[in-house]
Amino acid sequence: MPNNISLKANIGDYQFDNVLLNAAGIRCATTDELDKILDSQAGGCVTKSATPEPRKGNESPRMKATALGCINSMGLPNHGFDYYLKFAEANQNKAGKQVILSIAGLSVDQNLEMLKKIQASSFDGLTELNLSCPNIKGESQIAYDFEAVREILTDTFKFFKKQLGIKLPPYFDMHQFDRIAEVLNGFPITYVNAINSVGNGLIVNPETESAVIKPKGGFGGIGGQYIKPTALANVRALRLRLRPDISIIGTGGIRSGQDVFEHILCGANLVQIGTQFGFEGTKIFDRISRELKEIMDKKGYQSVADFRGKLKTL
Ligand code: RRO
Repeated sequence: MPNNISLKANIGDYQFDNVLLNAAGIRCATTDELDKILDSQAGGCVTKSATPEPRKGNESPRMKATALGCINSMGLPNHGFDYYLKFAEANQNKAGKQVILSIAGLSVDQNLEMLKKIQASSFDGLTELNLSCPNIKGESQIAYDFEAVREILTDTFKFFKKQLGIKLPPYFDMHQFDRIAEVLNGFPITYVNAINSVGNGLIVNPETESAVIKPKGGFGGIGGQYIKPTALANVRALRLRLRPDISIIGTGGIRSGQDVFEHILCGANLVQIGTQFGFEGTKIFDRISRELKEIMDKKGYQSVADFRGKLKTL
């Protein structure tokens, strides 16, 4: 493998030795799984989105893999906020690796409650506020309601002085890109993460004539190869609209070094791997690092900054 090539990156003041991370939700719900990611080639880990109290999540089967990706309706199963905060405090900023602490309250008050605890804690890393979980029965994805995003960020920044990122759902219309960027540009956020799974898809098994997961009549978030073009479009559209000091984490459809290369061309500072990390485990970070370095070597790039955001249009 070419060794004059660096995959280092940063988000705000935080240094990552490698641009690759897991995506929240995938193999990151226990300290055992999180330790394995920190011990791998990955530049750090993201914790499973937490709620104030532990949750069992939705009924099974609640995730199904297909040839092109997967569908899930996990329903936020997690060990509770205190469990992840403790891990994040104990493991922050170790040897070029960051822990990103993801939270997803079921209400504005729950999000503010967890953000207040983070503010009061010794954790000084990046917090990711997930405003895009598609799988809570009866609840909408907050980030499709632009005024609700404005309100929650207004309340948050009255007291929150640490570094905050926002996990966004995919947007599909140019006006949506304009609106969310206009809201986010009004706040001192550090980064956005685009995209969460494509919400409320439906995968059908024609043999059994059935949906393939049980919750919500089979509707669930779609990840994997299905969503790469949507993810790239969101990274690119946000990069063209957000303040330059707001970094972007690109997530969606990554299973090779080439996919990472495309995300970075569209403007990603870091990338996260969800579905395919679920399939392959931590060795994926070695394989994809190698593939990315080979592409960079062929093209004469020595760092990701050499091509980040430099997508050409026709
Ligand atoms: O737990 C989930 O069902 C889940 C969450 Br919180 C999320 O943000 N995205 C997703 O696809 N599943």
